[in-house]
Amino acid sequence: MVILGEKEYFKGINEIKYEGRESDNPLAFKFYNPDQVVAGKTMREHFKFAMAYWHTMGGVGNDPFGPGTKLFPWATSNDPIVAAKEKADAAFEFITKMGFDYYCFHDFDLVEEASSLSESEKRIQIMVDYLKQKMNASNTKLLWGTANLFSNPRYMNGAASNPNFEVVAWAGAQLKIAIDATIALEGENYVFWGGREGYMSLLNTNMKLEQDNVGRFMRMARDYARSNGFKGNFFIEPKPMEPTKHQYDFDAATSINFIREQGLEEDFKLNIEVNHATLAQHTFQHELQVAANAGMLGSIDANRGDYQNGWDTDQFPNNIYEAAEAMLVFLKSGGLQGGGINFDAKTRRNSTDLEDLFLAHIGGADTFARGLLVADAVLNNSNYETLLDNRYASFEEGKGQEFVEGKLTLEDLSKLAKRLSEPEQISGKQELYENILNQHI
Ligand code: XUL
Ligand code: CO
Repeated sequence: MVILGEKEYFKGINEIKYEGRESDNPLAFKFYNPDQVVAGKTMREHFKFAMAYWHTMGGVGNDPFGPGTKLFPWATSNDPIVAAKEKADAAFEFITKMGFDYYCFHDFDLVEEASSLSESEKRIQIMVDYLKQKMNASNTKLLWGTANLFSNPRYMNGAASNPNFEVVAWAGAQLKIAIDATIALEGENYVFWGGREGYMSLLNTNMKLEQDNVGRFMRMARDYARSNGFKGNFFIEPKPMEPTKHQYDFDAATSINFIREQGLEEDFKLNIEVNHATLAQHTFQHELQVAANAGMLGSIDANRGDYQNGWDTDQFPNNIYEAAEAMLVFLKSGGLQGGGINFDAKTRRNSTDLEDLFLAHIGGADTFARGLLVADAVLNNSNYETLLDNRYASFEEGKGQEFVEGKLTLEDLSKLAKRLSEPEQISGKQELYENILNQHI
C-alpha cells in the first residue's frame, strides 16, 4: 500500500510491479517477483530489500569538484523538523511505491544535527514518533539503525578510536541516542561502520589503545542495548580505507578477528558491502564466504564499484555475473542471519530525474533476483555440486577421512606419503565451472 504525506513527491509513478522479462515498462520489475518462491522462500523473504535514507533521500550529488545537482523537492524548509518530516514523507512514499519492506538510517539522516546534544536528542525523538506512525501505516520495518560518527568535524581524528577521551564520550552519547531510536523503532539490527576508526599516519597513532577503545565502546553498546531489550544483531561493516588510509575493519577476516579478540562473537556479525570488498582487493563473494565460514554472514550493503578506479563509487548493482556468484554463496550458506539487502548506492551526479531513483532500485533488485535464480538453477539443474563434491572426495573415505577427523599425526602423513607414488595430476577445471555459471545466466 502506497503511503503519501501531505504532498505527493513522485507524481506519475505508481507502485512498482513485477511484469517479467518481456515487459518494456522501465518502471516494472523484470526478475524481482516478491512472491515467487525460490529455494523454499519467497524473494521478499530472501532479500528483505531496504532503502538507504542517506543516499536515496539525502544524496544530492555533491562531489569534491562541485555541489549537488539534484533538486529534491522535500526537505526544503528552514525549520529542521518540518524539513525532516517532509523527507520522511518522501521516504515512505518511495519505499511503499517500490514495494520494499525495509529502510536503514544514520541518526542525522533523519533530522539535521542541532547545536547541542540534548536538542539533537529531542529532534530525533520527534522523528522517531513520526516514523513510528509511518511504519505502522505501511507495515515497513527498520532493517538497521546506526550513528553517523564520521561527518561532524569533531570526529576528524576518529570517534571511539579518538585520542581525546572527550570526543569518545561525545560519540558514546550519540551512540546511545541512535540505539534508543533503533530500539524504539523495533530495528532488527544495529550497524557499526567505522568511518574514521582508523588512522592516516602511524607516527601519531597508538594503534593498540585505539583498537581496544573501539572494542570497549562496542561492548558498552551491546550491554546497553541488551539491557534495554534489544534482541537483534550488531553488525560491523568492513571497509579497508576511505575516509582514513588504514581502517581498523579492513575486511571480513580482519573484522572477525577483532570481534573474537574483543569478546563480541555472541552478538556481532558482519554487514558485507560489495564496493568495500573490492576496495580491499577481494571479490564480493569472497567476503560473503569468509563471513559465512565464521557463522557471521549477517547482512549486505548492495552496490558496485568501478573496475577502472579505486574508490567507493557506490553505483547501483547491475553485474549479473557477480550477483550470481554471490547468490551461490548466499544460498549455500543458508542466507543472511538477521539482515537483508540494503541499497547503499547512489545514482550518478548527472542522473537528476526523480524517476532515476526508481530506475536504479529496480535495476538493483532485478540484479539480485536474477543472481538468485541463476544460482538456484546452477545448484539444481547442473552437476556443479557433484563436481565440487568430487573435487574433495579424497577426504570422504580412508586416510583422508581420518585426517579430517583429526586422527592422524604428521608422522602418519610422512609414512603414508612414502608408500605412495607421485600423486596423480587432477585438473581444477575452472573453465568448466565458469561455463556452467554462464550457461545458467
Ligand atoms: C560508507 C558506508 C556507510 C555505512 C553506514 O562507505 O557504507 O554508509 O553503510 O554508515
Ligand atoms: Co555501507
